Amino acid sequence: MNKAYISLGSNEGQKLENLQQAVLKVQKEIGILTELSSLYQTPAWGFEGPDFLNACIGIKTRHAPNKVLEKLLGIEREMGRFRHSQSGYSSRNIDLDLLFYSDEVIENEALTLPHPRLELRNFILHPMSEIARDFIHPRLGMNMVELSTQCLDTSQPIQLPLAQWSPDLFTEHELLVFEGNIGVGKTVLTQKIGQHYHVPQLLENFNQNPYLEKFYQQPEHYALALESYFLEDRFRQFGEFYSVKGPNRKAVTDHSLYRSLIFAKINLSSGDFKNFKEKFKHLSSAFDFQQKVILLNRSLEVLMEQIQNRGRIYEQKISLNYLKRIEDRYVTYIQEETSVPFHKIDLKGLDFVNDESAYQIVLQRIKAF
Ligand code: PH2
Ligand code: MG
Ligand code: MG
Repeated sequence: MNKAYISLGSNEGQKLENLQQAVLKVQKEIGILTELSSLYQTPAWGFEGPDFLNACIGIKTRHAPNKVLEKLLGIEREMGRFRHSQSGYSSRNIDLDLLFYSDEVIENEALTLPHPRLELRNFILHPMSEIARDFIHPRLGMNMVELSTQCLDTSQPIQLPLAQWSPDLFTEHELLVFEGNIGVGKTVLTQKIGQHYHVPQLLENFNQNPYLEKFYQQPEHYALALESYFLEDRFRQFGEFYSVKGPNRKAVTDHSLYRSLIFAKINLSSGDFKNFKEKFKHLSSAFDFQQKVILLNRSLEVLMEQIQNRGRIYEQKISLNYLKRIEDRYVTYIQEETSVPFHKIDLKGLDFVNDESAYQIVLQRIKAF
C-alpha cells in the first residue's frame, strides 16, 4: 500500500457537502482514509472569486499514481465539475489535486509530482502541516511545517473545528452495529456516537449477567448458562426496541445478535452448540431490520492492554489465546457462515477517544460502507 496526500477545494455551491461527497468517493474508489485535516476557509488564491473551503486528506492506496490521478479526475467529472473555458483559475464546485504519492518525483505530460507550486499556497500548507507535519517534500527537502514557515503567501486560512466534518451516519440504515473482540472499544464508540448524533444506544448488559464472573473462573461449567443468558437478553433488548419502533427509529449498538453464535461456538460443547444454534435460528426468524455492521479490529496485544486498563477484575483472567480464538472465529464466521456484510475498520493508530481527527476518520470510514 502506498501513501497519497490529496487536496480538496470547493468555492461554488454547497461547499461542505461537495467536500464530504468527494471524501466518500475517494474512499470508495481509491483507498483507505488515514488522515483528515480540519476544514479551512480560504480566500481564492490567484484569481477573484468566492472564498474556498479547503482540506487535505491522506489515504493508503494500491493504485499507481497515474491511476489515482485518473480516478480523481473521474470523481470531479461525476460530481459535475464544470470547467470554465477561460484560461487561468476559475471557481469550481470541486477540485481534487494529488499532492504527493509516497516520495515519488514524477514529471510527464499527464502528471507532475509533487504537485507544482504547493509550497506557495497556505491553503495547502496549513492543512498539510496539521495532518503530516513531518512529511518531507521529496523535491525541496523540507517538511510541511518548514515549508509553511518560509511560505510568502500572506493569506490567513481560517481553521474550522474538526467536528464540522461529522458526516450524517443515519440516513440509510436504521441500526449501526459495532462488533469485534473483547476490549476493542465497541462500547466507548457506541456511547460517543449515540451522544453525538442523539440516537438511542443498545448496550450489552454485561453487568447484569449473573454468570460472567463465574464463567471466567470455571469456563466449562458456566458456559451454557452464560451464553443462554446473553442470547435471551440480546433478543429481548433488540425486540423491545424494535417493537416500539416508529417510522424513523435509529439506534447504535455495541453488539450484534450474531455475537451469541460467535462466542457460543467457542465456549460450548458441540452438542450444546447445536441446540443453541437452533434456538438462535428460531429467535432470529422474527427479526428483520436494516443494519450496517462494523467490525472493529485491533492487535491482540493492544486488546490485552485495554482489558487491563479498564480494570474489570473478572476479565483479568482473559488470555491471549482466548482472544485469538475469538478473532479467528470472527474470520471464519464472516467468511463462511453469514451473508451479512461485516465492514472492517482497523483501529491501529486511531485513538478516537482522545483525538478528534481519529474520531472523524472513523466516522468517515463508517459512512463510506
Ligand atoms: N485552487 C486553485 C486556485 N486558487 N484558492 C484557494 N483558496 N483554494 C483553492 O483550492 C484554490 C485556490 C487552483 O486549483
Ligand atoms: Mg487545484
Ligand atoms: Mg485540480
